[in-house]
Amino acid sequence: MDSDDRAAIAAELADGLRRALEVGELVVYYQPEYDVGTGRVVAVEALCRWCHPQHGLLLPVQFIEVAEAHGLMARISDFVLEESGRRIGEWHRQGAEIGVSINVSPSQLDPAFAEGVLRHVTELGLPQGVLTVEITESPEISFSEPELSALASLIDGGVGVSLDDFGTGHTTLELVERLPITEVKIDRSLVQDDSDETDAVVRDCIRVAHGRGATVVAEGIENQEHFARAVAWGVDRAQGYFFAPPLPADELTPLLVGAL
Ligand code: G
Ligand code: MN
Repeated sequence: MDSDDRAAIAAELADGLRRALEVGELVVYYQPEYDVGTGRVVAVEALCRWCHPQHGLLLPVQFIEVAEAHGLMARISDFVLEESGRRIGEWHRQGAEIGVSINVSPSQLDPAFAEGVLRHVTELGLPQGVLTVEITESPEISFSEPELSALASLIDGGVGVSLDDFGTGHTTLELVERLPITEVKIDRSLVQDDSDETDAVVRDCIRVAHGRGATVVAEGIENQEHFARAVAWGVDRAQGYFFAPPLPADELTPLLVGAL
């Protein structure tokens, strides 16, 4: 395939995505996060899926790059925030007072974005502390003034900031030390690695995160061994296929409401 072919496929995908946003082909799945101490679901991560009429259920890795390149990220984020915000309101009314996390790309981070998120939170009537924004650890994260002030104003406005996929980049511990954050998510590649080096990296990370008062979540827990490692590290929350995959809202409701 040459670069013209690739560009044509990307353009077609972008058109499809615009249509998907209009006709409601984008859906939100929810993956629970469990409190390690109580075993209860304390939050869900909202994960976007595209129910494509020909290709079936597409994951974000299959369309986010195209969405970024064609300026569609803001609309996708707004959709996920509104949809998951409404859903979390319903779960709260049913007695499940859980939090919700949405994923945000570092390229979206600026004060206008933070203002938009805070406005949505107010419009949706979400109580303080319910929404968390997950920012993927990436070389794109700088310590520029607009980024730092966007994160700080989210936190000031009662929105949590989570450093997602900790351990996949280079500047990792510095990010945990310096970014305004309320949570760190240990990447699945570390959770699933039993080496001494990884053990040391994660223990440092957790010491610094807890020292700053941040919650630590281990993601990608697929079996008992991963879970035992996370518990030995002293993480606060656990998430992964061992407990539950990302699920459509209707399938998640019994897990939330039943667990109370
Ligand atoms: O980057 P982030 O950590 O937000 O990625 C979330 C993605 O990881 C979701 O699309 C979800 O399907 C996937 N995922 C969730 N739990 C697990 C798991 O236990 N193992 C693996 N390999 N992937 C997972
Ligand atoms: Mn995430």
